Amino acid sequence: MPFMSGKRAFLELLKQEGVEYLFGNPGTTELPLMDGLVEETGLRYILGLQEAAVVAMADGYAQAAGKLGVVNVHVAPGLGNALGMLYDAQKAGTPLLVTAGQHDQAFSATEPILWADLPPIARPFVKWAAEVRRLDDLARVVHRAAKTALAPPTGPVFLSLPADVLNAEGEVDLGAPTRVAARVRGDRAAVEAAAELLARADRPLIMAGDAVAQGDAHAELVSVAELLGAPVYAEGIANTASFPASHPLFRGTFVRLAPAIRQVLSQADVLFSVGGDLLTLSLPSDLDPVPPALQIVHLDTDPWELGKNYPTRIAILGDPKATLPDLEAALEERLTPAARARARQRLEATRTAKARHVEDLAAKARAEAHKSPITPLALIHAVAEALPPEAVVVDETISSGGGLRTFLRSDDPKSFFGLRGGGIGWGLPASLGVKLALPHRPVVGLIGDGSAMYTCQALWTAAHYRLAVTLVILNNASYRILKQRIHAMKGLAAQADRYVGMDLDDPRIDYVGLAQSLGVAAERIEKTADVASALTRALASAGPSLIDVILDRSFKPS
Ligand SMILES: Cc1ncc(C[n+]2csc(CCOP(=O)(O)OP(=O)(O)O)c2C)c(N)n1
Ligand SMILES: [Mg+2]
Repeated sequence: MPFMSGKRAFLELLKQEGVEYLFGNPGTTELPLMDGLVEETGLRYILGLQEAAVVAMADGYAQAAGKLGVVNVHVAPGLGNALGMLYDAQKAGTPLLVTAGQHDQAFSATEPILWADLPPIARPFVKWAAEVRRLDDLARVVHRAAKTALAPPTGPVFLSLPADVLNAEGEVDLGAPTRVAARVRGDRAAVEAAAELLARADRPLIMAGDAVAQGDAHAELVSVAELLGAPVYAEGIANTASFPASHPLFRGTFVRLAPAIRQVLSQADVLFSVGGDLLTLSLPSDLDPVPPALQIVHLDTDPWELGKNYPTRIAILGDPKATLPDLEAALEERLTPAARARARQRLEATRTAKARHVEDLAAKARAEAHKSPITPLALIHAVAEALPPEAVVVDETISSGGGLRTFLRSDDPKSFFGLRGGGIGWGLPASLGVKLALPHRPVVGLIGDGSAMYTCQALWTAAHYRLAVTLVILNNASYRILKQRIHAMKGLAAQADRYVGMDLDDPRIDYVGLAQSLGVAAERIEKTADVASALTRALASAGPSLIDVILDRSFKPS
């Protein structure tokens, strides 16, 4: 067994686990680790200037790479700053190892500055949280943490690393990583029963969830959808390209409000959710989003999600890529010639309806393109038109993203990442992580102005590491979504036309100046006609660029 320090062992263990980047913000308890990094060539430390930004960078990296993301933060206050973005990582199922430096265990009893019992702070947001007590346990615990984060359903884990464990020296058995093979085939009888139900459905509808993109199962789902002629919707809070957006059966994302969902689901007799979320809403409603007659078939990697809120006729635990071919084969056996003919009719009808919808919305966007200030729809259309097909979009558009999934060619599973958890401030730093994971693809973050301010420190990280990301700020000088929603409440705000705490206009934030002060090239645009050229310039740049788009601030329904 090699003789080494805990800090060296920790770095060796990360490398064994295939880790390339250690995202972090250091303090005194991390100094043993930072000391160890001086001679480390296999791991790159990526410094972020606030823990929320650091966690979201690692989250974007882990989602886009499909690998373990590792973050190190500083004791209780550092972990506290990290929690909002850790919540987002949990909701997205991101395989993340968050570690925090902890005081020497012999010292902790005195309650030194910055000390707190760390695992209980992280526990609600992770699959597993623990403190490493002895150097002898380090390898076992780190390997267990990595295995747990990456085992389906994937998700974050937390380890507290006391300074004495990192400073200790001894003979260390580094062990080896374990990977839980993820391609679990769903129960054969349940798959047959699902095929039976779907083959007889008159109006099947598919919800494609993140598990499809994460498990690289586009082709398998396309085959099943085409066989059924079923329109495919992405989840209400879709954070991946779970179905190729240009496909004629793709009808966009579910709206996140119960009446709108009910309207879509009322068109169906059987809903087939493939790893799809049933159904996270943002507001309560007296109306149940699921019509009582709807039959649900649900295939998911996470047993917790199966039947969580709605009775599910057939619930299958399994990996989409491994299970959908079995379903396809079972459907092939059961679909009668008449059923196949009806499926083809449905496909053609959906193709026509979709083409009309895209053309109508594009016509509306083009008609708005001459308006000043720029309207959200005109901007989204212009961005989608200007982006090359290999572009990856990170979406934190909040109230201004209408049309995004209609116009964007997000056709491969890594072409789109969105905010799943709802804790804003994720998109700007996540764009950096996505770029680190996919260095050869253009990465464009579309970020609300309010959202950008939670983690604008990440601009410095982009400049420092010369990350060629393009950040488009959707600048309406407001928390527009909150204004829309409070106005819809028809209460005092709507009557008085006063919106307390929702305007960011006194003073207006100078995003160009902010970016430049942190080392990022930036320009402001005020005309839709300038979107394409600004994007072309930004995408050609060897470093990061920010485009501050002055947007129409209006929020009342017209
Ligand atoms: C961490 C966090 N704090 C506050 C909120 C509440 N919130 C939701 S949307 C929003 C405003 C977003 O503003 P912006 O990014 O400018 O988008 P816009 O609404 O203008 O489209 C706020 C404050 C939240 N979701 N997460
Ligand atoms: Mg805004």
